[in-house]
Amino acid sequence: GREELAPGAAVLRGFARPHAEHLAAAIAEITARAPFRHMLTPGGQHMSAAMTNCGPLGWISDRNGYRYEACDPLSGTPWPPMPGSFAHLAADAAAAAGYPGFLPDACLINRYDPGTRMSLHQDRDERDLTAPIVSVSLGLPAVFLFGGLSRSDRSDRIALMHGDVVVWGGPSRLRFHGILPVKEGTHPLLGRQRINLTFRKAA
Ligand code: MD3
Ligand code: FE
Repeated sequence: GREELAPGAAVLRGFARPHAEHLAAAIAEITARAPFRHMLTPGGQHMSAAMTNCGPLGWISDRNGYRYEACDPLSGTPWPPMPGSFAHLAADAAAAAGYPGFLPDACLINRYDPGTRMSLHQDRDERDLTAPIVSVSLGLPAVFLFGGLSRSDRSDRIALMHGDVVVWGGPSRLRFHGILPVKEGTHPLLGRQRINLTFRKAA
């Protein structure tokens, strides 16, 4: 069902479950061409989650900052195309949450091994902040931190499970958020990892 987390944010429990095997196979094809890597932050630290992208634009971080690029810096060639099924799933989820006409041009793929995390941050590298962000959780469960518009606001904790889809838009679009360290475990489809697909309209 659909659960309102906050104004503009909705969780669709299990929405991607029927597609999980297809998504896992497509992710394996994408990462064969654009492997997961631990990007460098502008401060010189490696990120805890490993990342790659598919679609016309990919999010990257390096010594020069955070931005979207059309090419994978590891290969110098365009990111693998976004499968039509990915864009379709993201658009269906956005529509179900009240955002019709969502057309993502970027899909960031995050891989969390047990013990890895994502610290509290805002997503503000996209040009059009009126478009929502759609995230698909696969594999090991995680605890999502959902804060406010200031870093120091208290955070809610939300469990995200295999197949859950969350749509973040409107007044929730610029909220601080993060992922607590992923607990050790083995998922029947994905093994010792959590994978998150994050669909955005970047340009
Ligand atoms: C809430 N990823 O890649 S997705 C990220 O599970 C990121 O990998 C997390 O935060 C993950 O930037 C969380 C959920 C998410 C994405 C964007 C948001 C939640 C958001 C933007 C605003 C508010
Ligand atoms: Fe984020």
